[in-house]
Amino acid sequence: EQVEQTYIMVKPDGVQRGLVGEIISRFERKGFKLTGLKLFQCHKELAEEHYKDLKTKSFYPTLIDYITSGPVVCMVWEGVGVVASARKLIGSTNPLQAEPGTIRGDLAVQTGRNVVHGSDSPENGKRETALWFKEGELCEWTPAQAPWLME
Ligand code: DAT
Ligand code: MG
Repeated sequence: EQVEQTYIMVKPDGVQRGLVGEIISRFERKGFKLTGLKLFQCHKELAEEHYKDLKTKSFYPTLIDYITSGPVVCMVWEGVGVVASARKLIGSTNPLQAEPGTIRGDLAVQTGRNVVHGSDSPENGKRETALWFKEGELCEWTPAQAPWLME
């Protein structure tokens, strides 16, 4: 049972639509631990590095424009199994296929406006955390509720 890190980001549409609190709340209520949080205007170079695996896709230029079109909320969440669990809470890439009860299933309708990002593996959780946060920006702490979440 290894503690993992995942990089979660409310995309510009989520910020513009006032969904930041709603989205943070879902991870908080689940019981994961927040270790990094900031509002941030992403620049092109960072967006390109974040999505470098998608460089050859036809939608890549539109994706970069979208992600840099306004402030995003950057977060790091920690916990056992947090990477896969966060992906489940977020739902499928295409919001029309995302299950009700998931963030995308409840709050979005289009792949190009799917309100939130979540790392797809523990390795990418680490990579993306290091990409979006400087070391001093993360906070190691023990939530008061810890013993009530894990025995
Ligand atoms: P996810 O965000 O679910 O991890 P991904 O990593 O495959 O999905 O793609 C990153 C983002 O790129 C995705 O959230 C929205 C955009 N995207 C993916 N596939 C797309 C497509 N077929 N058309 C338009 N945008 C797409
Ligand atoms: Mg992805």
